[in-house]
Amino acid sequence: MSLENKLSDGSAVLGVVGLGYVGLPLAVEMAHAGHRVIGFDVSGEKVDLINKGESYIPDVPMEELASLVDKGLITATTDFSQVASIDAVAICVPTPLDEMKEPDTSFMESAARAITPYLHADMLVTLESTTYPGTTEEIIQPILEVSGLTVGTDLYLAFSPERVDPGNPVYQTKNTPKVVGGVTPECTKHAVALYERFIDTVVPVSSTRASEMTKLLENIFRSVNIALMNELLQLCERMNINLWEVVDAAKTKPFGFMPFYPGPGLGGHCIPIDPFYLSWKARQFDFHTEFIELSGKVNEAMPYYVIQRLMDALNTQRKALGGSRVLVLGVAYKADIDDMRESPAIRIAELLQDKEADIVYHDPYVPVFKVAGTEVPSVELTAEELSHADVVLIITDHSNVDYDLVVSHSQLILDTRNALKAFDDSKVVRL
Ligand code: SAJ
Repeated sequence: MSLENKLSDGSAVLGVVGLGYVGLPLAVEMAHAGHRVIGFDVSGEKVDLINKGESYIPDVPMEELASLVDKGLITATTDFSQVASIDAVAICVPTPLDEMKEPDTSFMESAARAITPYLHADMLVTLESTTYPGTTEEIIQPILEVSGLTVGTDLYLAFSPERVDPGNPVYQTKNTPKVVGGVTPECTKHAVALYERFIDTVVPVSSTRASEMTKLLENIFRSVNIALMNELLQLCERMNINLWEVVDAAKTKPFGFMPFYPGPGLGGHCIPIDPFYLSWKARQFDFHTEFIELSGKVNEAMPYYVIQRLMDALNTQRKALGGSRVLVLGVAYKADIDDMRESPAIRIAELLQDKEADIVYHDPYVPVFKVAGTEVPSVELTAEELSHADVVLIITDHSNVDYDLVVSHSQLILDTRNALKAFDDSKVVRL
């Protein structure tokens, strides 16, 4: 039976390579559509947890995964030879930057190499990892064709960017529109047929490059606009204008405006990283993506700006930062999640250490945090802890923090997220 028929009648066995915050929710949606799904990962620990029905991804409830595993719809393995028994496979592995801020495509390459020996005719491979335009056809396709199969003839290859926003209460894998672009129209057709099985809205585009660029545009749009806010914040501070108030006023415009906010810097596994995938590739075309470079520079400077503002705030109390006790409130890269990747709190903690501040932190989602090279526990947020600090530095505005307690018992607060906008208290200094 053809791939097309197997997809349409639900008998296609599907695979996911990379069982992280993208791959595991994807596998779950595939299984919910009735497909048998094999998850592949290099981590035996992840594989064992999944086969025990134990979810390690907050967006995948334990009981949901357990029931799909119990029904035999989801199994996980480190044995890539099982790729031989699947009809379509999605690759969902990390695409970080290396220490030179250049794309690290090694995870995608090793995933492609791992499946190549087991590819068979009439099989579909989709790449979901955020990457620069050209990756699918310049890197992945040559690796897969080592199998002797030819993309567009007896093997189908497409790019479909992941759009997972961890912790988003409204948009998850199933109800977030999915962009799909194939190497050939036939590839696009099969990839659309795959994703239509378990995602509400599928959006075909003309090529893998258009699809790769779509995701980068989405995230570059964010990083550039956040950088604009961060730059205007510094101007407004000099002009004694409350930019937070101005953004809230601007967003009353019902068309043609989208609010972004300043902050202590750019965290996460997407926004600080994705733009540099494009600026790197652009060099190949003798093109300098100045907006991306500028936004990176502005965003990367924010931790240093926070330290300067912290020193200014302590100065009003005639205190030096060196020797002052700083209680950092919230260290995750954004509110209401436990993810620390690229969190601005990391750089800020390093800078506080350089200034010889006495650092403690509280984050209800992050139990331990590395301060001055040592893993320290999150302190309990008590009146005593707050009053004992010379300054409280709000880096992440988690919703489940008692901000009344914070304002009542702190001596001084530097609020980098406007978490305390409801409070009118002279001890609160807004970034
Ligand atoms: N940030 C600001 N100001 C803002 C918005 C964000 O300083 O106005 C900071 C955040 O605190 C964080 C960083 O930028 O440190 C990134 O925040 P984000 O809201 O962009 O969240 P992410 O990194 O989780 O981005 C993801 C992305 N999803 C994917 O790449 C699939 C992004 O495309 C989503 O638009 C974003 O979630 C979202 O909308 O939440």
